[in-house]
Amino acid sequence: MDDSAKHLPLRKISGDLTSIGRTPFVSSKFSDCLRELILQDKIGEPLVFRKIHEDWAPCKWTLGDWGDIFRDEKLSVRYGRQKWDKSNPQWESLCGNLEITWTKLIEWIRGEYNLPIPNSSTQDIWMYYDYKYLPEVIHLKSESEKDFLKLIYLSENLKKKFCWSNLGFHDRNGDHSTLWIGTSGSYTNTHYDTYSCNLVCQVYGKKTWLVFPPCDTEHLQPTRVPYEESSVYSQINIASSKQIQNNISAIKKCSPRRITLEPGDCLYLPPKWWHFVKSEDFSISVNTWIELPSDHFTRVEEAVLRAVVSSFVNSTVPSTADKVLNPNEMDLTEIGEKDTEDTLRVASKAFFDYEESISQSSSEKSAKQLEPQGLQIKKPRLSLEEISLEKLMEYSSVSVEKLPPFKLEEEASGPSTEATGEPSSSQLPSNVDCNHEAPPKGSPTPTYFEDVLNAVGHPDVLKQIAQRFLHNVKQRNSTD
Ligand SMILES: O=C(O)CCC(=O)C(=O)O
Repeated sequence: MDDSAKHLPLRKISGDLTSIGRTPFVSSKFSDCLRELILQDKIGEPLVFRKIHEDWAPCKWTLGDWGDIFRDEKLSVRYGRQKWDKSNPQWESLCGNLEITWTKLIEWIRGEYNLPIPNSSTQDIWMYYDYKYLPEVIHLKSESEKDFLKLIYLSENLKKKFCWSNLGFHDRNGDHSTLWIGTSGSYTNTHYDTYSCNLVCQVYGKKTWLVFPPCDTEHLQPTRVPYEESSVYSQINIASSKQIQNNISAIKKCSPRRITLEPGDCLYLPPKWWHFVKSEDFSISVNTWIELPSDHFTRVEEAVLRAVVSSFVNSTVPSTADKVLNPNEMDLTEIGEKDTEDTLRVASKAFFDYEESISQSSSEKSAKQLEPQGLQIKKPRLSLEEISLEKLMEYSSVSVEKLPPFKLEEEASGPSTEATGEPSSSQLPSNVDCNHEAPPKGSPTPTYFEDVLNAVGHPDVLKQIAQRFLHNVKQRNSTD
């Protein structure tokens, strides 16, 4: 593909989409139709909207502007090795953690500041301030009590700058968004999110998304260890060319697509698409997950698995929790039986309520159909054809590159020259704190225990267990 074609703005490609423009690219009709297509899960392919957010204020912010937001606050980042050619992915539990101010982070990427950690240049490690709920990290600070109201006003205004209306979600802004700031080479291991679909905006720098359709699930060896609610990881380490070679027959059966996002670009990722995401340079992106009707059932699946995992980790030695849980799930060791019961009750009730609302609305619909013509109230219905799905695909396919599987090797970093494994740390100055809690060492040898968890947590098995669980609850409720 001609490289320049990748960056063609929407108006150059699709007459349909531009002739209705409020801005050169978007109209409310366009965004309303897109919203419907997304909520009805009609798209089924990743879509890229080049430059659709180029007028978004955060896409114009400089690193200095971001610095004004974070000021002297210490950012909790995780850091990993640039070269990682082990058989297991570089799980979060194998990364280090440190706290660093924005200023020092920028100085470090510019080579103007050395971390007090051996082998920690930008060639050796990457840092990722990832998966941060935006309202928790973007807030202005008050220097004096009297500025407080003004600050609340400014912070609220700031969150509105992350409004997703161009993609049809006028009701979503910074309050519903997550922030990802990564240095060159930082990445998120291959996984899919069990709930929702995803809208992503690249705000600064470049990021590559390597995505796989749900039908590739079996080839990608799904695992629920490390356990993280709503994430299914792949056991294949896409960041390693050796691993890709070792699994080449499975990988050859996959249909990956590569998408590189630049500032102002947005990505729509349909539900249950696998993704491996890597910062090409210093990158800032923001995303929002859009809930879908299918999430009601997923919530039940996740509640069932959570119950199994928590009873596992709470009935064995603490080191099992270290091995099995992703670091952000360590509080599962403190969860009691009542919490688990509550989660299961709430998830199943929400599912039954949803099921009932569906059957009510479909019986209302069929009753309406029986009404005499004259009595029918005509609701203006949005035609999904107004923005043709084909046009959307045609436009987006210029930006979504279908990869032959062997090309995956190019995504992987070169073969490792390292033998060191996890990053280590030593004495630190006040603006950089390393977390010395040693991550679990070496190769996490799978145990039978993990095999059981992976059997129960396998997407096909979990689906069946959740269906049976709902059946049992329904039966119990009807006899109560
Ligand atoms: O940007 C990343 O590193 C990962 C993003 C991700 O996993 C997501 O938005 O679901």
